This record gives sequence, structure tokens and C-alpha cells, in this order.
Amino acid sequence: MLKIFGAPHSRAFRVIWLANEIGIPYEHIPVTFSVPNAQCKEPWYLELNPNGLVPTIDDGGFVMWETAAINLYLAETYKNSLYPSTPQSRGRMLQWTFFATTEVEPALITLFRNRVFYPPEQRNETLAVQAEQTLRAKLAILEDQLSKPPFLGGDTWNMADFMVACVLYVLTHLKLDLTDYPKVDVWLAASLNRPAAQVARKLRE
Ligand SMILES: N[C@@H](CCC(=O)N[C@@H](CS)C(=O)NCC(=O)O)C(=O)O
Repeated sequence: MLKIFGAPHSRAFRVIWLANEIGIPYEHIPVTFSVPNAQCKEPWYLELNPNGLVPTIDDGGFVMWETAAINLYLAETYKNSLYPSTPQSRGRMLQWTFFATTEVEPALITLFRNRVFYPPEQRNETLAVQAEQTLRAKLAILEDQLSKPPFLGGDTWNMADFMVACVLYVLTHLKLDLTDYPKVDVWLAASLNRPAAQVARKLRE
């Protein structure tokens, strides 16, 4: 059975959401990542993932890490209706995946750390302001896209939508004003309210 390593409030959340979304049976091993008790730095875990971060999966002996890669692998391996069926729609899924992980996520995480996660005395407001500016520019691109077909994947919510929505989940902790991005706001809320997302969100509580 698929094993998913990583505390439910880590990026493992995204893998747990997908496993529920496409109906893969799995065992969840909630490896911790915060100091001083970071199990992801223990030798047994480093054998699985030399990068010492969560999540990691073991799919019947095939071990891999990097969240987005894991989810693309699972979606392709366990056939399901969310996986795009043409080279073009798969290209679009990859486009939005790289956009989410390389363009959106760094700004989102910097903003989250400096507005929410770090203790107040460690927060850097200059970095937060820059990150918010970058993030808003990326949200404007998503807003524009969602004004055309209703979903990033086209006419239906598919893996392209999943790969972006699971990264944007952090927004729910930021309480960023999304008035300028009404379509993103509605699309994200609907994505995060999907039954599979709710299962994964419940584990974080
Ligand atoms: N690019 C990696 C990042 C993984 C990552 O940073 N995971 C965090 C938890 S969400 C972690 O393990 N942090 C522990 C650390 O930074 O030492 C991925 O997407 O899987």
C-alpha cells in the first residue's frame, strides 16, 4: 500500500488530499519536521529522502520525494478522471504546476513566514511587503485566466487546478484580502471545500 510520510500540517497535506481525491488507499506516517524533534532529520528517514524534508512516499517499494513530483506521479500512475487526456492538456497542467511551485510558492511562503509563522521579533516587514507585491501579481494572472474558461484545466476542474490550489491553501492562514481577485477567491474556496480536501484539512486540526 502507498505510504505517505509527513506531518499532516506539512506539504504532505497536498499528497493526502490527492490520494483522497483519486481514491488511492494509503498509510499515513506523520513524520515531524519542526525542531527540536524533527524526525525528518533522523537516519532512517534520510535513507528515504536525503534532502531531509517532508513529504516522501513509498509506493510499493518505489520511494520518491518533492511534493509536486509526487502528485504528478500519483495522478499519472493511478488513472483517474482528473488526469488530462491530451498532450496539450498535460502541458497545461505542467505549466500551472511550475507556475505554482516556482513563481507563486516562494512569495507565498516568505509572506506567510514574515506575517504569521515567525515570532513577531523575527519577522521582516520589508521582505513581507515585497513578497505580497509579487504574490499579488501572480494572483492577477490567475484571476485573468479564471475569467476565460471556468477552470485552469479548461471546462472541468482537473489536475491543473489541483496543483495550484494545493499550493494556495496557505492563503487561508494569511487572511490576505482577495477583493481584487474574486474569481480566484471563489475557485479556491470551492477547491478547498471538495470532500477530499476536507479530509486532508481535518487531519491538520
Ligand atoms: N520542495 C520540497 C519542500 C519540502 C519542505 O520544505 N517541507 C517542509 C515541511 S512543509 C520541511 O520538511 N521542513 C523541514 C526543514 O526545513 O528542515 C517539497 O515540495 O517537497
